[in-house]
Amino acid sequence: MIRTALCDLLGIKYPIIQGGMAWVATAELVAAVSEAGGLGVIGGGNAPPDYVLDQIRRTRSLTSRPFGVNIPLFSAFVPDLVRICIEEQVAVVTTGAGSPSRIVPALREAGIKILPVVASVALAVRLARDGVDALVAEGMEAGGHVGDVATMPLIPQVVDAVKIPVIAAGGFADGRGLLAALALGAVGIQMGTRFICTTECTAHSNYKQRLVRAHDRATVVAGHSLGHPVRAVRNAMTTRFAELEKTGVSENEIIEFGTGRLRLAAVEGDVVNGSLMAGQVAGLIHDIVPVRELLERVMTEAEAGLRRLDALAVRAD
Ligand code: TUI
Repeated sequence: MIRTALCDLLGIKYPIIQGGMAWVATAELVAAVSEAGGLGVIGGGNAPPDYVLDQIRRTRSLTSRPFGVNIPLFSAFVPDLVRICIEEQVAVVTTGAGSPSRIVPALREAGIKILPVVASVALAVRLARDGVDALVAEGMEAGGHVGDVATMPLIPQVVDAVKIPVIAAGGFADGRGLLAALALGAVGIQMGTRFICTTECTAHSNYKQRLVRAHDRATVVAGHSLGHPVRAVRNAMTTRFAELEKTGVSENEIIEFGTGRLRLAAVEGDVVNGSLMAGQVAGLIHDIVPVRELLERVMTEAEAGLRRLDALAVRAD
């Protein structure tokens, strides 16, 4: 059985955390992941504080295991979300789309474990100095808002630059990926897209089906010129997004456009006008399975892969 420092840090069975996807990572998915031995993470997105509070309480009603809340730093409600996480004594906070430096002291004081998602070595080093508990290093293969370094080179560079545990993200969907992440020095993986295609995920079935049908080149990144590149499955919406980029609209309008469109895809099931945020692993996903089955499959695959790799070693004599 594979166990790592991440299991001890978070009190979980498997070294797998779930990406805090806005509109997708709701209480049902989060509780299922935590119940099955991973760490479920509520997607805070740009939602009002009451929505997040409701998600926390609903998750609590479904599991007594630890879970997290993702606070995207572009949210208009960051201070409220921090206060709610502290009041509700959430076990873990993950962050994304910026530096969480300003919210680290309050969360630390409350004893909440902080796992920022970073896309560069520079931010990883700064946050390690701030005293965060671990880092999620996310390569540009990921879905949603992405940086510009790929996972394969990013993970070992972050691992070399900091002394705290590093969790690999961006491009993980199976046991082979988990094993590769551990080989690069990570203590575990974060999966986002793969968790969309589970029975417990409340995202619209049109979204799930589109991911199951996706191939290796199905996703594109738009929004580079605005500083907010977003990876999503190519559709009429991504084409419009790329056009909008050229018209010089404000950053806020783009964020509004982006987040509103994600809701359209995830909640309404509009796969034409909605933003089907997804990572390049979409092409690796072929089925919609219960979370427990997925986690057990990933672990079994990783353990079998480990034995296969071990058998490659030859004695010197
Ligand atoms: O945050 C994510 N993924 C997201 S957020 C999102 S919603 C959205 N919609 C429209 C426009 C923008 C966002 C959908 N998906 N992942 C974690 C992540 N964080 N990826 C990259 C980063 C990141 C980028 C720059 C983290 C820090 C950062 O810092 C810049 C700095 O201050 O150094």
